[in-house]
Amino acid sequence: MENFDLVNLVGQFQIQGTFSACKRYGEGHINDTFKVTAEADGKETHYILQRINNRLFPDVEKLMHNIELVTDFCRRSVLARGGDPMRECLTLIRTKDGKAYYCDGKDYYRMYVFIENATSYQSVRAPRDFYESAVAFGNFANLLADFDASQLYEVLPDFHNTKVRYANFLAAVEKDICGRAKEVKKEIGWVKTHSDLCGKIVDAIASGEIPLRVTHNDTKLNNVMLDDETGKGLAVIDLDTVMPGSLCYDFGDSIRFGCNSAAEDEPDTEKVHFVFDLYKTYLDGYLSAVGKCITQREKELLPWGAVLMTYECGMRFLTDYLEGDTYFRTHRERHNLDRAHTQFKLVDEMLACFDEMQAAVK
Ligand code: ADP
Ligand code: GN1
Ligand code: MG
Repeated sequence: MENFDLVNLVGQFQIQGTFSACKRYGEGHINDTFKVTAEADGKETHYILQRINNRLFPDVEKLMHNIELVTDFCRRSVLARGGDPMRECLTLIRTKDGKAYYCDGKDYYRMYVFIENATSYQSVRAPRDFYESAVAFGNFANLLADFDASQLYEVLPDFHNTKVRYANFLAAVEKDICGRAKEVKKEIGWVKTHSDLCGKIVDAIASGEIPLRVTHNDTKLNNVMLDDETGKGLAVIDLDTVMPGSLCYDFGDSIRFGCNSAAEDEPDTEKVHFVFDLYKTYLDGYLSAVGKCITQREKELLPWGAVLMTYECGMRFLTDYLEGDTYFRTHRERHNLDRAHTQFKLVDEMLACFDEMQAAVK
């Protein structure tokens, strides 16, 4: 890790053995994630160390309050069903003074047990993996149905309020702080043309047609670990955004990411297609696991969740591009723009087969 006193940093946490290595890990867009190795008596233990994105999460105390509650809740549920909580949910490693995170005066860090012999995939290798991820997220939703929402802080207010996202997008176009709006006129026009989508789920929640629940809110494939041996969904990770939300969004975000024939940031949109068969696979897995907690109206709105999450995410990427790439981590010029393009192409293809998407739910 660049420019840090790693030994001192890792030493703040209650790890087993002595620190021996640390390398950047995973492909998350938000936090800085590292795999840490510690050694004791010739045996290696691994941990995940994260520098929390403090710009996004200004109140780390509240964020970590949520994570502690949710990980405790999951731990108890896993134990109740006779599972192994060290592999089937995130386990926080506390600091030596018993806290859930450490602040070095500038940055905030947390540590988790590293879930061994499991993988979080960046794309769907085989339909079965996608099915298993759907079962894992469906189970997680089912589990959270019993979670008391009033205990949680809404750390990112209006996270999936597509109307608010649209207003933010319009403000970014208007301000145009980087002078980039002129080169993305077509994309801006595309978002505006589809703005009638924004209310589809938000309005259904506001009118009480569907419930506001505690949801994960970031259900992409690389936020679930699949067991390397059995291939089964093992643990749902990345709990920063567990907050009030809608099942339709959780379902939709998985579809957005997993039913893309190419990567989220594929520069050549000719390669980007919505894979309908994978949509059906995920739908089967999700409905088999989510249980009775899903209402009929939520089921009917699942396909809209897929369209909405993809539209919203594309709009967020484009907004970030207009604002100078300050939210999502980028690795190249126009990275956010490439990401926005893939999402817009997916929305077009979803809308072209929307009747089939709805029929599959029925
Ligand atoms: P971000 O919020 O930046 O997406 P994540 O919490 O999703 O960060 O972590 C990034 C990646 O690190 C994950 O996609 C996964 O590959 C890996 N990861 C996170 N937590 C664990 C863990 N406890 N065990 C093993 N791998 C993990
Ligand atoms: C971010 O943290 P990560 O990489 O799993 C983002 C999601 C986006 C996603 C797009 C807190 O997810 O909302 O859908 O990127 N998370 C946050 O890939 O904004
Ligand atoms: Mg993640």
